[in-house]
Amino acid sequence: MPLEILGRMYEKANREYYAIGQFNFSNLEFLQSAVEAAEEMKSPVIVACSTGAIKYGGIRNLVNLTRTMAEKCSAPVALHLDHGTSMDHIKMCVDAGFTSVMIDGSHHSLDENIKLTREAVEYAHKNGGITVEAELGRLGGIEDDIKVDEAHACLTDPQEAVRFVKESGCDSLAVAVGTSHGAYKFKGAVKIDFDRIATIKKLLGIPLVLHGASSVDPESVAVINQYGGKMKDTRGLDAESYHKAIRNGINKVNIDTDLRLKWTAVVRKTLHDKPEEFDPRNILGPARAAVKEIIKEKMKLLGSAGKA
Ligand code: TD4
Ligand code: CA
Ligand code: ZN
Repeated sequence: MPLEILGRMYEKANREYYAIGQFNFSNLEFLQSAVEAAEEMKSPVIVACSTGAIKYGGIRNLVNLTRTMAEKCSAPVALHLDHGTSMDHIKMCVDAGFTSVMIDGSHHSLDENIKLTREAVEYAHKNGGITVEAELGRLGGIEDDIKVDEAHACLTDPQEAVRFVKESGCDSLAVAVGTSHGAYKFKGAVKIDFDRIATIKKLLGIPLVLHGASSVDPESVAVINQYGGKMKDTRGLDAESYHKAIRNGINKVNIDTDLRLKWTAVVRKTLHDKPEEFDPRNILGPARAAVKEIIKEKMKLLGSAGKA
């Protein structure tokens, strides 16, 4: 089918309390993994590009690849801009054919964030009814090479969220509830403020988005280290965290790190096991297949499998 507007996918997800996975990509293989997983699991899927991904892959290339693959897929595929930070980013992606955009004004003051988000909403809604995700509160970790340390991270305030959504008109909201981007998320126990999700959901009713939601699979980390990598001991979200977050109102879960880790683990192992190999297809092929399996597992965990 043609690319789907993300807002349309949300209607059923919000009604039936499941989440749709967002899987980031910047190359052919990750995109194939996600779209094939959607087909095999009969699941809606969101594939997303950060501005860094767009720089790497080229916007026309990425949009056209996604359109071509979505056409052949019987499950709905949405193409989303992840962490756009300016109107230039929003316009570029809406004009290029994205069906959803995120405007991340979380580093600005509340008033500035509202103003920027409002502008993004006006443009996106007017040009094809494109869905807009905004962010309030601030996640720790790294995004677009900006490192936010724990002291500058802050959780989303529910009352501020009411005013923010009312005045900005955004369709969905990324909330800061304790997760962070990248492989190093929690010092010690996993700490997520599930009550905060429930409170915000009750007040807003709109789809909520969980960023920084990778599980940081210890097995991938172990394989990476076994085959010459150097990663510190770390952990992310377990299955129960996904369930609780979704039960309390999350409808979109962003996953990137888990795919990168699995990809790195398989590429490292393949290169080690087959030292004579130099055909990229035989090196990237097994990694592509493994990333697809990870995505299929996520679709089951998030409850989107079978919902296409
Ligand atoms: O929004 N994301 C993905 C962030 C991707 C950053 O991409 P660049 O390196 O191109 O800037 C998430 O919320 C994913 O969180 P995760 O837990 O997977 O790190
Ligand atoms: Ca942010
Ligand atoms: Zn994010």
